[in-house]
Amino acid sequence: MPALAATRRGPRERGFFTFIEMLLATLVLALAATATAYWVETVNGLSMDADEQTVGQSLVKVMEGIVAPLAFREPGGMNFGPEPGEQLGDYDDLDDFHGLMASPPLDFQRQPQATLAEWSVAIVVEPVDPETLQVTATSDLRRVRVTAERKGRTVAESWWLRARAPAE
Ligand SMILES: [Ca+2]
Ligand SMILES: [Ca+2]
Repeated sequence: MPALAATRRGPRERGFFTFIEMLLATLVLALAATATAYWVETVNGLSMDADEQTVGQSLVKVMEGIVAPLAFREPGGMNFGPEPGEQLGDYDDLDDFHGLMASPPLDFQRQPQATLAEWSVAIVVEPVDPETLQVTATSDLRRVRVTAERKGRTVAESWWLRARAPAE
């Protein structure tokens, strides 16, 4: 009978939580707190990844800015790589940068960015066949690949093709 069930608890008990109810509420709160902490941690992780991506892409852009305007090859020279006596500051054609590995990465003035000690950038310049894009011994087409790494892990990269202009 409903009336009997209602009288099982004393008037003082009605309106208060039982011990089991308190326990369950505590458990639910604890689970909610854990889920929130996990969510915050995940969001922080994504944010850090996004920051890393931004830095990596910026470093690649800097190298593109240095290398892209350069001549296809040394005027009058047939050397692949830096010409004798050329240092980084003198590099004036595309293939001078082949094999460059800068850690820390360079800024637009080709100076190391000391605050980015965990980072490095690398450039590979290769002659490729115009039809197959396979690396070949000599070609009027170059493939340039720039990668930015953090602690040895590639974060950003880009590559492009550069054809020799008639005058080069
Ligand atoms: Ca040169
Ligand atoms: Ca050269």
